[in-house]
Amino acid sequence: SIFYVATPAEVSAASPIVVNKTIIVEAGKPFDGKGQTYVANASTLGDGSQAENQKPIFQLEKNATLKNVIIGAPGADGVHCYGNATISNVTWQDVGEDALTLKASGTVNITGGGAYKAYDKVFQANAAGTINIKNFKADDIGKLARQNGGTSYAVNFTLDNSDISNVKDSIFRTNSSSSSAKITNTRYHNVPTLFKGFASGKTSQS
Ligand code: ADA
Ligand code: CA
Ligand code: CA
Ligand code: CA
Repeated sequence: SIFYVATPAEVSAASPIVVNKTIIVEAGKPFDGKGQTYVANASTLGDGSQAENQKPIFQLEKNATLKNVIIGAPGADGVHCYGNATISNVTWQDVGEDALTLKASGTVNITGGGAYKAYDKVFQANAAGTINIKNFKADDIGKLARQNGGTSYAVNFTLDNSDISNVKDSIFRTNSSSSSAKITNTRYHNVPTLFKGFASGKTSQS
């Protein structure tokens, strides 16, 4: 045949999409990455180090959906959510400064996918709301989710049917006495602490 057909290995080795400017997912709309890998341009968005004020690769407006995306390195500041968001089958191969931040109040439902190699935090809550994590894998991380240090608004965290390994600090951490965290049906390996900083009666595990 005169036609060249890529082998499956060649197809899966397709080069990542380099994002030079934050991709905005408009309110109420879906962005389907179809399994492709997205990385930050280190000089415009950030190098994925622990330096603050890097830019996100994706910015989700209220009620937007991000699905079937692989975020490679550099991951810069990952994904920013302004209100409710649906995150489905998104994998962070090498979390940058952090993986996802709730920037304005809302509920973020994260289902499927995973997060790897997070020097510190995976999910960061910088506004009141709810972060539900389900059918997720995380390995080699500092914390799975952290409410911004020193804040007192309420964040409700849940983790269900997930697999969490090699954690340096804890799964959920807060300084707010009004926040809560619930873990169900989850497997751990090398996780020193599940909950840090929550008031008594505000956590549960089963
Ligand atoms: C740190 C920092 C906050 C904020 C946060 C984030 O916790 O102290 O000001 O930048 O990281 O959103 O990454
Ligand atoms: Ca940070
Ligand atoms: Ca990393
Ligand atoms: Ca950050």
